[in-house]
Amino acid sequence: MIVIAQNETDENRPPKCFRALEQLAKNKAVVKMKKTTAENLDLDYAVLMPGAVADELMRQLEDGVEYYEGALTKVKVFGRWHEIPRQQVAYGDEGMKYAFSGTSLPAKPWTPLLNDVRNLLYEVTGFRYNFVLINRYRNGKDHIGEHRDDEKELDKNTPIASVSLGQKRAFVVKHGDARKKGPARRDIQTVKLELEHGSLLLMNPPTNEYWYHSVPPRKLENGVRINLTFRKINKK
Ligand SMILES: O=C(O)CCC(=O)C(=O)O
Ligand SMILES: [Mn+2]
Repeated sequence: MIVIAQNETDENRPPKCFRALEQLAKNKAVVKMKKTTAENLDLDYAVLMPGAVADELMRQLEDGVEYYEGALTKVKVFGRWHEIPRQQVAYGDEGMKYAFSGTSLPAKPWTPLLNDVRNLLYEVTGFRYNFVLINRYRNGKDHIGEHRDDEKELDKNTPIASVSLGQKRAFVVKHGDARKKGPARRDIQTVKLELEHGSLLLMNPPTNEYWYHSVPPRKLENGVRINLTFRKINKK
């Protein structure tokens, strides 16, 4: 008998795994997503889980996720190294690495809890993810600057699935041409979403080829926020 994806069977799961997420996944969590579209922009958003499940997921992530330390907390921007203004760590399939801005992040192996979230996303979206980047915003000062998730290793046909927990924060999306100076600049309206506790945002292709996103600092949104961006990286 050939056993495929053994870590997804019930028998060999550690007892600590998060049953509520499994239950949501088994019920095929029917989620009605709200679509936002513009030129080459396609976003789907919904609150994915009940508040109590989101609270418990956040608590367990706060308990179990170990963020990178030392050299892995720095990025290179225009040739200079900077401390990133948030905490970060990646988990994923064996051998997965995520390279950006001069940093290469080795993925830690999936934990049962993160694997449960990944399975829930499979039920909701139909996409199988092999990598998750976790960002923890310690307070309203922590942020992520304007960027696109357009690394060549990312599978172009798979949306990035972004799960948010904790402090609600604004997610700002700007077209590349609206960021330009001079005659190349085009007046395209910025899109803003509030990413709530327990929500899912899908950045569907080709959004990340054309639009930049950021989570800017916010004085009044000072609580802890955890964001998990599930990605599919093409294996070499
Ligand atoms: O925290 C967020 O909502 C976005 C994170 C993000 O854009 C990223 O990790 O690339
Ligand atoms: Mn991003």
